[in-house]
Amino acid sequence: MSNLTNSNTWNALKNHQNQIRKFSLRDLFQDPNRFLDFSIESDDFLIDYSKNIINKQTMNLLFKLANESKILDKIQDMFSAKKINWTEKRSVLHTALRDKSKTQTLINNKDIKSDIRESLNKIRIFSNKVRDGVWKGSTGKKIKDIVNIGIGGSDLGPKMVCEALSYYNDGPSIHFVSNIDASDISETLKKINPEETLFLIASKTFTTQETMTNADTAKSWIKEALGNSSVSKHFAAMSTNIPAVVKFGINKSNIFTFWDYVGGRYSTWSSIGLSIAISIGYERFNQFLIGGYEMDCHFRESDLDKNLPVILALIGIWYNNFFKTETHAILPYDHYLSKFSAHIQQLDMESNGKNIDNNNSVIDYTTGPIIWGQPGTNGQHAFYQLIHQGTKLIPCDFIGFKKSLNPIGDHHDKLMANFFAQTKALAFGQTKQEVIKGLSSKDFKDPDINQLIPHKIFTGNRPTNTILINKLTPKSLGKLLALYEHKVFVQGIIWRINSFDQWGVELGKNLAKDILNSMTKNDLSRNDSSTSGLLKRYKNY
Ligand code: G6Q
Repeated sequence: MSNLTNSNTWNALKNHQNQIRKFSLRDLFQDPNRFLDFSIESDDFLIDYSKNIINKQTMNLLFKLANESKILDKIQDMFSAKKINWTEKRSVLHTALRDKSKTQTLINNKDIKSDIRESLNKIRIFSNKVRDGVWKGSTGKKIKDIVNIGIGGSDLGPKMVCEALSYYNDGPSIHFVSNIDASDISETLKKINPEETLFLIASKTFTTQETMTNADTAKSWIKEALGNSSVSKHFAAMSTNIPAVVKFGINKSNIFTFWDYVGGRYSTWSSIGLSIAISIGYERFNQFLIGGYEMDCHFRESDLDKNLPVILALIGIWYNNFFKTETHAILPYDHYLSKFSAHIQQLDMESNGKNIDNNNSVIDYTTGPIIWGQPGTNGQHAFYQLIHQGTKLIPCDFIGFKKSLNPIGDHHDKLMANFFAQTKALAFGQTKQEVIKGLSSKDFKDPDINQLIPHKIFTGNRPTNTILINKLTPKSLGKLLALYEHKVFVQGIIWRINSFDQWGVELGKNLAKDILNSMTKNDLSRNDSSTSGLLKRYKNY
């Protein structure tokens, strides 16, 4: 048994779960103060976690677990540049990118904040030039379309933010190409004019197969349309690998750098976010950074029982480890956040999908959940059936805004009525008596009622967090994203894993190279029978 599962607190939580699971949320809500006891308002954010299967004892035990994991020390370790990504020997400092304080952040006795300021300044100047039409394509035309070519962390984050803030877009149109499937780039190239297009090649390593293949295709397309010398006016890159970018043919002055201490899935805050700055303008991009910084301050300064990321993390652990739930749904009630769940899916699953702990031992408890989700109202007409009446317990985060960016008629009240109704239905369900009452009032007769009753009962007791934010702005989005980043970090601390590496993506990448090689050499039989059988049929078609 590991130290964690052997600890008194872990066992106390197990015993406590055995008791509290006998209570329903209807029982727990007999306490009129429950909402006030289990909700936190912090500036423009309200998190209501009262519709969870918890009481004060649950939270006290979870805070004890957090304290025993030395959460506060570990938070300090991250912000003070300790190499907490120890398997890659790296500090984890995406927070420095959005740090608006005057405090230095030292790596090897050098303050990295001056490099960060310089990089932000470069982003500001360049994004202004593109937006103002000062930056022109090789034939003298203004840039109308930006194509970000990247994948994983170099795609999902900026794509999510550009879409989430598309209401504020007053610059060129932004497109994202990520898939190595040529259909992705082909469909994008159909929509744009080479003379008015700027490609941003986003790749930390500048070696990623998908990105380099798409970048080569884009370069050929530009050269074919505008001539070989046009590349410098139609390409810029965001990368840590300057020599590789130069070798690709991009001018040094068009390279936006960042650093090893910024992980791919945390890189939206770095120059990888250049597409965001071009889309909404540097000032708003900076507001997004300020939002992230405000959440960092809240995370570092708040007591555990008032700390939004810590509370979300502990509640996640409560279900994951003690109710043995497998998944966690993220359900934004805002059309602009339609890519939010996909980004959090990478953030969480790549960070905490680990089965080896920091002592190099196999873990005997479950770690990161499967994260999934879609915008809520659409989901209601698709997968909510399973959340309400399926056999699996699925904790959900409901994210909504008090004010709509498009206040037309009663759309927003209707949207939010659904938002509030769903968490109420999930928590309290519908009893047999309520079903009978409802059916009788609709003139259903006896045999029909008896058959229908079990189908119309909702057991309730299905847990949700509600995150209610004043308004979707660059700043509130920055806060929301940083909230989830820190939630994932806290969970990783408690699970004693390194949330910042991603060795699990390597094997498939290496095998793909081998297989491509064997396809090129037509030497297909050196694989297992399934793989070579499939390859032969693929090649023979
Ligand atoms: C994220 C991962 C991964 C990475 C992509 C793209 O944390 O490391 O998703 O972002 O593999 O890598 P490059 O930016 O190096 O092309």
